[in-house]
Amino acid sequence: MDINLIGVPIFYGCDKEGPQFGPDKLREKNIVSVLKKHNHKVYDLGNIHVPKVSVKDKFSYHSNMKYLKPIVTANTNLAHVVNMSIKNNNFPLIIGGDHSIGLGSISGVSSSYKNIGVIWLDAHADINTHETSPSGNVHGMPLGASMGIGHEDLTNLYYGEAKVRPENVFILGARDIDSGEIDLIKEKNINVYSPKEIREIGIENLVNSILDKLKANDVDAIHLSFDMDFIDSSYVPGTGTPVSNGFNVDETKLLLRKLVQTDMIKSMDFVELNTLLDEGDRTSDLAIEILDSVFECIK
Ligand code: EXY
Ligand code: MN
Ligand code: MN
Ligand code: MN
Repeated sequence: MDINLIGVPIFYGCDKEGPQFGPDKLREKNIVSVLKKHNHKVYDLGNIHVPKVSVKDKFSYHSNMKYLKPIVTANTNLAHVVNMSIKNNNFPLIIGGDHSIGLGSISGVSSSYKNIGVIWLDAHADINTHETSPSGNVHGMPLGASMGIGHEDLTNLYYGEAKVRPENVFILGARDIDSGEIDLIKEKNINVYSPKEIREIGIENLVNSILDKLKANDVDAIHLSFDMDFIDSSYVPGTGTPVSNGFNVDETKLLLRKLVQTDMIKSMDFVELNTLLDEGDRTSDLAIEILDSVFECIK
């Protein structure tokens, strides 16, 4: 597989500095040679330009909806790079940056296919709107906006249509969900599996049933979005919104490997590594370990 590494050094979607250092940290940790080790050709396309916002300004507003503009600009540019990468038959591996970049990647993927699926590994649902969000942080909104729900600057990003249908969205690992998100999950019948449900069903059975459903829905590509806080908080000091009762490292690797062994997954986000919160390089090293394990399985 020819991989295009795309960095998005942004933290405007959250309320802690640090995710902007994720892409270059993984480069420092030799992510390119780790991927090449598994016989992938790797083109490092560098970092998407993120317009500058002074940190003082940024934190002087409770809601960073005020910073929608630079978030939309960076995500629109990301969407186009992802579109071009897929048009070139490459696999875009998008390294964040906070999870607001999920909207740009999904928009770029959906513009390249007819009917996509999204598998979202996260402690959170990330389907808040600017009206339901308890924080105003855009990294809690990208998946809702991708389904056409929320602020029009987000739902119309890159092109003016919803990017993915709710029935083709699967949220795995969510264990910290806000009331507005719960209402939306019920209203749109969105597929959400908590860690407890995943363990009851079993990882292999769950992956097979999700892929069967997506195939039955005539999906022609699946985008995989991985948030570091999917992993139990005890393993990831270097992420901004850690949550307990998550998965351990082996369960995380097993789920990701099962998912990518299907050839339907054509793109992946890896987000919310916050190097400023890390204990030494513990979480960065774990990120590399997980990506190594995943890309060993992608042919
Ligand atoms: N649901 C909370 C909010 O919307 O503020 C927390 C969101 C955390 C988002 C991180 C990226 O997953
Ligand atoms: Mn190998
Ligand atoms: Mn997230
Ligand atoms: Mn999260």
